Amino acid sequence: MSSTPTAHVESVDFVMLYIVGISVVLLLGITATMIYFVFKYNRKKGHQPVDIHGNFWLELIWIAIPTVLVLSMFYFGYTSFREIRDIPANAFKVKVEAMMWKFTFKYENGKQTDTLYVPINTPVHLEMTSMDVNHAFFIPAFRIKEDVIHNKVNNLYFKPEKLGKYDVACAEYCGLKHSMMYTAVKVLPKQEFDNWYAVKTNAVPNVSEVK
Ligand SMILES: [Cu+2]
Repeated sequence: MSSTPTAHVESVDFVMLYIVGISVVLLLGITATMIYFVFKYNRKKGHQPVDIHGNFWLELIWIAIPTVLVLSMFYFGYTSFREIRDIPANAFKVKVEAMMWKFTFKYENGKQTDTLYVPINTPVHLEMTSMDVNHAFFIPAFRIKEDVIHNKVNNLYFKPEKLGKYDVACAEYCGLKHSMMYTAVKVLPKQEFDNWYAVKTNAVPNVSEVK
């Protein structure tokens, strides 16, 4: 079993660390240089400012380095974003309906739940729409979040690789009880999920309570 709930978690966390890492190095480097120059070129030491015009190599370097850094941040951000946009055609499809203040999950065989149940190691495709105002579907542990809008279908994709129960939150302020608009996604072993899915009731799965 994987160490993170989905492979997507690793790529999103890497982008986060990469950008924060570069930012911290730049912040510390620029601040240290600034403080050093304040003392080194202090006017009291008799330094006179001189205008410098044109330095090809310096200008090339300070254009090239930031450009490469910013493009690399974009590259890692974009490739990890593509992971939730390239939805496999064979993914297990679940319709998500948001309304003030709950989510309803509708499965292709007619089952309907207020908690999302999915089998492990299976690509899951959520087709989400809102019955009323704007909501957002957020699974922090999976690092995925998407607006859920009235009269529009938005898609979300994940492939759970670790059994467990993970929080689902509404992440778009949607009225009085927005802060209570929580549910969960439960990742079940394949067999356990299939047993539940095969039974034509909306009863919650009789599962060995997943952690
Ligand atoms: Cu909401």
